[in-house]
Amino acid sequence: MQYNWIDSSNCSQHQLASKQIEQWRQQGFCFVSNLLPSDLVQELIQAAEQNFPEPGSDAAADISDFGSAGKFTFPSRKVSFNKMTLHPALLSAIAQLLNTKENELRLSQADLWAKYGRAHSDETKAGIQDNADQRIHVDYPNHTIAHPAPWDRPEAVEMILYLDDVSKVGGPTAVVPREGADDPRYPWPIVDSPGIGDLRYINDRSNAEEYFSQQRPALTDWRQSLYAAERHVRFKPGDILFYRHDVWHRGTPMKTGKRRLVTNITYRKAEAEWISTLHTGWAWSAYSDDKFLEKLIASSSLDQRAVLGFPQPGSNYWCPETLAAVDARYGMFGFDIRPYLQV
Ligand SMILES: O=C(O)CCC(=O)C(=O)O
Ligand SMILES: [Fe+2]
Repeated sequence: MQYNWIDSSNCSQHQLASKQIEQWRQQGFCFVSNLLPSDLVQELIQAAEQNFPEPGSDAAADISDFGSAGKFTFPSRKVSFNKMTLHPALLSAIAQLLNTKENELRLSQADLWAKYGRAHSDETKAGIQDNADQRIHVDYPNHTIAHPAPWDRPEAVEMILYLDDVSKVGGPTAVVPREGADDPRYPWPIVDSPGIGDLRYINDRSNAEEYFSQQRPALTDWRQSLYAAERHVRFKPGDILFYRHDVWHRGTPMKTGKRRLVTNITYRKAEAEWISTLHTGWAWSAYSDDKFLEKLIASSSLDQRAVLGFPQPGSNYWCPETLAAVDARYGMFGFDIRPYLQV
């Protein structure tokens, strides 16, 4: 496979540079390094390595889908995963991209998963929903029940945090930069992709394009033009691809016998209620004997709680009764009720 590489560009002071923000807004993505502390990335790598089968093992052979199937999603008992998901530098970067404040963001996805490189014969056997060589797609259909707003009104940021080195494992994500409002690869509405409207969802590239050509013969060449324009991220551990729900992109094949660990995280604007939270509600993790959810809420900052939907200072929710009740629920874990006391 021929790659057209993009290298990550450095964040200074754990902040996005203005040209990274501009690129995300104009072209639909930016690819950055050094946003998150490297010791936290290392901690997360260790947690992830313990949780996913070794490449080449029988257990790995059964995994050919996107995501962890709920096994490694937010909130997690792996403290490093929660820390990463809610990291202030991440919230700040995403708020910058969406031109909003941290407490106006809402978490809607955080999933740590493994992709495995299998021999070609296995891929063929895996069939039309195989995740190895994905069809070019946009992510909005299974994140929102609406359609992305026009390009200059982005409502969400999705990101992939890479925990490996592409030179060892392969599988770079491909993206198609949007070259201005008249880019023929970005017509409106965005509906010409398997899985949208009446079109069947098919993940595997060759199966998807064969089906799409049968259904929309006039658009075969146009779909091929998306593949022709794709660029590939040359990732290292800790690099992040920030992208949009309306940008064309896809996962590409791994090196045989290798494993790629990544985390997909999405934040939406609070007002964009049509963007679904993809995981079980956070509160469902309460009741466990180790009280990890309660501890997480108690130890989070006001902004971190806000992104989970916790009532903010000044919310109508707060009254003498709720202040006393929330304090009674979380005070023993170190929750400080004082910031919520304001009227
Ligand atoms: O695995 C990748 O690099 C991209 C995955 C992806 O875009 C998806 O599954 O929606
Ligand atoms: Fe995707």
